Amino acid sequence: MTILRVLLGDQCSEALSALEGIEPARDVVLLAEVRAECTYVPHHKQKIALVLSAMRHFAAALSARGIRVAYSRLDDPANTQSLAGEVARIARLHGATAIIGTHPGEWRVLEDMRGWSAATGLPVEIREDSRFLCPLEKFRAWAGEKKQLRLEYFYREMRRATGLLMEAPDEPTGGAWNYDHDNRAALPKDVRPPKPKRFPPDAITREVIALVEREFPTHFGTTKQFAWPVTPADATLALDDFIAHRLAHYGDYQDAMAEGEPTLFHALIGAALNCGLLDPMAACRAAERAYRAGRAPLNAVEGFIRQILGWREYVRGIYWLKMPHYAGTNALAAHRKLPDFYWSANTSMACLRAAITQTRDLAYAHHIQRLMVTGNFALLAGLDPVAVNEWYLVVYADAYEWVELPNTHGMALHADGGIMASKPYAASGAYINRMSNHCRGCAHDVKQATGPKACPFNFLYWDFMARHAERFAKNPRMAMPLRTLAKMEPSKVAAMRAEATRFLDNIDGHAAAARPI
Ligand code: DLZ
Repeated sequence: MTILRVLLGDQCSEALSALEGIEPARDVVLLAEVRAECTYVPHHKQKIALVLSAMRHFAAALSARGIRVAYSRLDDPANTQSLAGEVARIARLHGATAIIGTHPGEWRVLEDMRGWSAATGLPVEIREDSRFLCPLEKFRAWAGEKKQLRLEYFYREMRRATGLLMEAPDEPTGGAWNYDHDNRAALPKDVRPPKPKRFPPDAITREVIALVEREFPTHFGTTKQFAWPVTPADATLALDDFIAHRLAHYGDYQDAMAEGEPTLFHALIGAALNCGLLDPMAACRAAERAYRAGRAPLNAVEGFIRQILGWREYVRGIYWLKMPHYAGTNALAAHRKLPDFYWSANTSMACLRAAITQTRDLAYAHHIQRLMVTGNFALLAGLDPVAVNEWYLVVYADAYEWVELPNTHGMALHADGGIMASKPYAASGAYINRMSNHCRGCAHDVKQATGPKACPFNFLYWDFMARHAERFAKNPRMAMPLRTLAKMEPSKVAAMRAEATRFLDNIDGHAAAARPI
């Protein structure tokens, strides 16, 4: 009797439920590099390299523990190049009598796994993914019949359940649950964020990068600056480096953006967390220890823990609660095609150029760049959610659908009609100017809303408000901008809306004179 234990590329974790009860003399672990997972969307080259390298390192670590590993390499001629194909082939090869896997991160893959039993004639057990801190059933029970699923209340439940940053059962450390209002400073001119620790490619990663360049030459992004941790040990070093050198200021400058500063005080651990190299609870506990030892202030530590314990678990809960219907909603009837500059970065708007250039080079941009620059533009311009969701899934090293879709579809685009956010995160150029120094060197003038030099975020913002005024008329959180709109001279509104139409009609040509990257 041989049990085939199937691990996916984002399941490179020693504590994975599919490995529980493994008997090395009896069982076989399958890790399969397959073309289908590299191309169902054309992932950024660094993302593929990260996942395949993590898989190869993890397979070696399992083998070193005496576990039998069946490893399908992408360039093996026998490889069927699909997960289902490799499961069937390897199950046959080893005479498996049963299959065990862990719940995947995407609806698409869960559907695939549900077909494995019929395809192989073997019983298939799909276990809960216990690496997450809130089991899906628990989230479902919390959501119950609630009309609005607000993060804040979920987060408080999670704080109570885990005891993180708690002094007593209903007493949050510092007396407040949330220090978000202390997390909104722009980066002062004289503050230089320390560079994050880099993990230059070792021999395995170099081999994988060469494979990716050979097999997926047309995929977005470059691999030149690949510096991701690809083992649990290096992922822990990345976390330690963040806690020692950046956590203390993470809270203050969490929402800041600055030209030439792609990472600021951010942790850059999302990619490692999401492919299983880092344990979320260990990351939270390490940050809490730093606070208790006086090495980081509460606004930083609470903000960091809220992202992992609160937000990350909450978006996963929403994804599995609402899929598959969720991905098909389009509440704001947005149908415009994704502009070319999302791939080329060839745009005259400095904030967008910075965010997309670093996305190409690093497979990374931080949450405010994603939400308030590329996301905000997509919202205001009415870009098609399917295309925008795919873009985010492709371009970020940390992106898997369970986390990417609610963040993009719900939070940034409001395409879910308000399940995730009680108002759309729409902002004009003034927000970007307040939170960054991009506007200073921009070809557009952030103070202007019409005319050849006007900042597109300004006229697109008011065009968006006017377009959706009726829909948001009863939303108290939209009352202020809608009142301002109502008080504006109708001729001014008409001029901004005409500017928006002109700009959107020529969106792929707007940057003809822009500096190419
Ligand atoms: C993202 C990814 C890539 C690029 N390649 C593989 C692969 O070759 N084999 C594999 O098992 N998983 C890969 N993955 C991760 C899967 O796409 C991921 O498990 C699903 O999207 C579910 O989260």
